[in-house]
Parts: sequence; structure tokens; C-alpha cells
Amino acid sequence: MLDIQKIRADFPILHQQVHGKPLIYLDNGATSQKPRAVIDSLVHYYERDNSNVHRGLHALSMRATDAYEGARTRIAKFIHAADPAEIIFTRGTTESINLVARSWGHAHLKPGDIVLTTEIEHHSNLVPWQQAARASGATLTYVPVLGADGEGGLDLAALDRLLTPQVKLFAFTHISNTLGTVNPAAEFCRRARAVGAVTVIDAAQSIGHTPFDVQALGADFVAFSGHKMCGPTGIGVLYGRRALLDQLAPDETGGGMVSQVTYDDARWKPAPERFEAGTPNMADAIALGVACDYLDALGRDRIAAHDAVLAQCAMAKLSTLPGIRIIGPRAGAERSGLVSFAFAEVHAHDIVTFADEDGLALRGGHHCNQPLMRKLGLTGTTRASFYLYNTEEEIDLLVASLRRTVKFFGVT
Ligand code: C6P
Repeated sequence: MLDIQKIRADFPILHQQVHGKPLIYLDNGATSQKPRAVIDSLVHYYERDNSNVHRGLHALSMRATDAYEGARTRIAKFIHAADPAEIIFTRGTTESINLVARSWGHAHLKPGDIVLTTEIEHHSNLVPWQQAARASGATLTYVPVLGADGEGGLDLAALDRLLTPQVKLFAFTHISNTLGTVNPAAEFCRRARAVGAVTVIDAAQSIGHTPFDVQALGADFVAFSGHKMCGPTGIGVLYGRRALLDQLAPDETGGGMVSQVTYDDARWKPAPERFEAGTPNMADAIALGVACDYLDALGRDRIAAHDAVLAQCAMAKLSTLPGIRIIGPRAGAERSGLVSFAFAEVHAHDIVTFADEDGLALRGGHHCNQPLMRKLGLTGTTRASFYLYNTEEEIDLLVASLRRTVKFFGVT
């Protein structure tokens, strides 16, 4: 069991009032808060070590390089990658997926090929594949989601039909940021491998919430963001299997990623430098390594268990509200620590604005899932997304606030 009060003491931002009420931060799906250790790491870097990496021979540059490469090794361990060279620093999930879609897509996709994704993807794991398909003449196909509220998960029978040898790449989210669905990632990778398709896992919502082993999953590429796992903004990772990275051309070119340059041509360094053109985001990469230490000390298995308890508690208590429609897997089914819901008579933006008056941070809207919203006949949902510092008491306050709001709007 996690000691939530002890954890809360690690997060300075949580100890404030919003509109005269204690802050209840339930927007962790958008971004998580940062523990003191991560904030301290950023301050330490700029106060003591700041220097450009891989370029200087002076003490500060060597210290910064060691810390930056140390973070890469730390993150490799965090996701059980076989080799730190498989960790490419990016700005986040979106940039990581774009890198694969452009570099891998350009090299491997041709007319007649199929890129398979799912109906529950975030725009960041959908639009880059639309672009890659358009550029190459490949076709983009979606695994359907089942149920009027998306409660049935992805259609596994359809997946059997859709995963043909024409499928060259299968990109799917591990955890849906809107439905809370947890996809069977290892099974998806296994099935994709059986038809020779490369897999891309969007781990934005899972990486900081659940144990994650890229080798056990059998993933080819994995994308995630630091800011959703207690790390800083502006830093993320693309994991790529070494054999695949070695064959891949860079998407961006410039300093730091070349071994030899003439006026006519250039040669690339191996991964990971090949994919990190220009001065990298050193301070944030190093602080992301500290976030890994923080989460591993607590145990992501325990964080996942805590998320699950909060999600079930929220499902049970929210379902007592009049007129509520809860989206995603039903109570009792496996779901992550986020719950989306809607009221026919009250717009999600009104719900979020009224909740804000009570000190609650929620998210309302389409959550970058417009096609899914359209499929479910919704313009948006309100989403409460939990993390390691949230409590059941906060869920009680959420439900009490929502009850007042729906009463105000005349929902009975
Ligand atoms: N979802 C949310 O509130 P970036 O913005 O690159 O760090 O992450 C993009 C992204 C990709 N995939 C999934 C499943 C995500 O949830 C997100 C970010 C936030 O749901 C902001 S829209």
C-alpha cells in the first residue's frame, strides 16, 4: 500500500488553495505534478552543471554529458530495454510517434500496404499515420471499439480479420486517455509479429502508472512523455528495437548526429545520436531520470493498484448521480485510473468550470479523440484522471461538487 500522505508531502504544488478551496488535482491524464526531487534536479542542473553535452572537454560539459547519458541508462532500466542506445530523447509522445511515422513510414510503406491502428487513438497516434499513409499510398485501417459507450474494448475478432500480411505496422495505445481501457499490449504485439507487422505502442497514459517491460511486451517502438510520469515537460522518449533503429534514416539532420560531413554529403552516427540532431534537452532528460527513481522507489505495481482502487471507487460513487453516462469499461472490469462521463443536459465545459470553483481540476472536451467522440455520439466528456497522490476523500468532494452542479442545471 502506498503512504499517500507521505507522497503528497513530496509535491509542493498540491498544498495550495484555488478559489479559497484546497486544490484537488484530477487532471493527471493531461499532465502529472512534479515531486520535489524532480524540481530540485532541474535547479541543481542549472545552478551547477549546465553546459552543452557531447561537445566540450571541460569539467562542466563532462559532468553534463555523464548526467545526460546516465539518464538514458536509467530510462532504459525503467522500461527494461536491452540497450541504452534504444532510448531516443524527444519532446514527448507526439514527436516520438511522428519520428516513426516519417522515418519508418518513408522507408517501408508503399501502395497496397496497410497501417493498422484503432478507433480509440489520441490524435497523436492517428494523424501521423494518416499523413504517412497519404505520403506512401498505403491504406489506414482501424480496429473497431465495441459498445455504445466504448465499454467492450477493442473488437478482438475484427483484429483477427484485419491483421493480414498486408499490414506493415500496427500502432495502438496501451491505455486510452478517454475510455480508460487497458489494451492487452503483449497479445497485440504477438499477433502483429505473427503477420510480420512492426508495432508502435503509445504508452503516454501507461508508462508512469504500471510496470512496463518492452522486452516482455515484444514491442518494436514505444512512445511516451516525461510530463505524465512526474517528469518535466518538453522531454519524452522513443524506444526502438536496436535492429530497427540501425536501419532507420534520421528525420531531422544537423549537428550532433553526423559522423562525417563534406560539402556534398554527410554520414550518420548510430542510434541514439542519429535521431537527436542539435543541442538536446539536457536538464529535462536528467530530471526525467530522477522521476524514474521516484516512481520505482514507490513501485509502479503499487501505483497501478492504487489507480485501480480509485477508478472503481469513482465509478461506484459517480454512478449515483442523476443523468450521468459513464464512458469506457464498466465497474469491475480492468480500467486505468481515469473516468470519463457526460450529462445529456450539461456541457462538459460547464461541469469543469463549476468544479473549478470548488478547487477541482478536471478536463472537459474531446481529449484529442474527435473521431471516437463522434462515434459515441458525444461532443465531449468530463474526465477525472487519478494518480499516486489522489485519495478517496477527493473523489467524495468531486461527487459532491458534481451533485450541486447537476442540481443547478435542473438534472434530477
Ligand atoms: N493526452 C490528455 O489530456 P504529448 O502531448 O505528446 O505529451 O502526448 C500526446 C498523447 C498521446 N497519446 C495519448 C494516449 C495521450 O493521452 C496523449 C496526451 C493528454 O489526454 C493531452 S491531449
